[in-house]
Amino acid sequence: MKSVFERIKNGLKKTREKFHQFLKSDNIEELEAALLGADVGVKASSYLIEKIKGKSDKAEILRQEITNLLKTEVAIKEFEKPEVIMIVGVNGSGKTTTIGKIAYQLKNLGEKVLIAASDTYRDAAAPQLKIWAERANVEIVASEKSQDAAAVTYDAIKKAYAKGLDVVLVDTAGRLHTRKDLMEEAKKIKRTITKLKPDAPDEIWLVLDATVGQNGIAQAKIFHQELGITGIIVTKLDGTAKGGVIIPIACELNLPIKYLGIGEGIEDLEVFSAEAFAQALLQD
Ligand SMILES: Nc1nc2c(ncn2[C@@H]2O[C@H](COP(=O)(O)OP(=O)(O)OP(=O)(O)O)[C@@H](O)[C@H]2O)c(=O)[nH]1
Ligand SMILES: [Mg+2]
Repeated sequence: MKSVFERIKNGLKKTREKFHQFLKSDNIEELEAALLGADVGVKASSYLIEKIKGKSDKAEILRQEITNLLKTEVAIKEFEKPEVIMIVGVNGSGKTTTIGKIAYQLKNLGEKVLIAASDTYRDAAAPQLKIWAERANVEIVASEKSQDAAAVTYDAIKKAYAKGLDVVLVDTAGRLHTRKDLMEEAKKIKRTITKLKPDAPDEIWLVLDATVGQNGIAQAKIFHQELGITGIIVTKLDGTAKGGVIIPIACELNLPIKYLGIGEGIEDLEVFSAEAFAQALLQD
């Protein structure tokens, strides 16, 4: 069994290569090119370059600075059970897979979890989620007699109250941030949740695909404006050298990063920690 740290390091393999490529060089242009190549973005790259100019212990300075950039203040919220967590994002970003992985983690921590299959848009969505619910060994509520997404969500939360469950994970259909109609559907799901539990959804997490790089930031801003995002999950870090995008995501959105997806398997999800991420990125 690999340690969590080794797993993040492994998941960040391609991004790590970008960082380590030029770390030993004294050439600032090369280092800047590497940071931009890892999708750290112009603003954060310039900031980091200023910090390491003329310094010998670049890796250690970068580690500290990146840790600081990634830290966001998170207010601890009091909430009543069931905690309702709505998951949103563009098509194919990894929402359904991530819900399977979160359900599995929470279940292993002893939580009673229910998944709401509130993606009623795509026919294959509920069967895909049922497989994840089976793997994670948690309950699922899916559409009966072609209910709409809000109706499924309603039934799921009712059930969670009736059975005294701890967490409801609400899967939603992928939507382009530019599609008004679909954004309205997401708002309707949100309103349905609020009807059953005032102040809920307790969390609305946006799933961003790291391979999209900087474009994810523009997506996130619109989702945040429309729905009020409370946290970010970054997926597919294993397949990309653009993992540095986490830095501008955290800085520009000022939202906490919750989890990192580092593979397609049920265990390939890590709870985000700024320290662990920066260390995994820069340690030899
Ligand atoms: N390598 C890798 N693949 C991932 C990760 N997370 C999800 N995927 C893959 O991304 C693809 C899409 O994942 P889904 O979970 O279906 O994405 P979705 O956001 O639910 O998609 P829609 O419901 O169609 O919007 C699948 O092939 C997943 O296996 C990850 O962290 N790493
Ligand atoms: Mg899905």
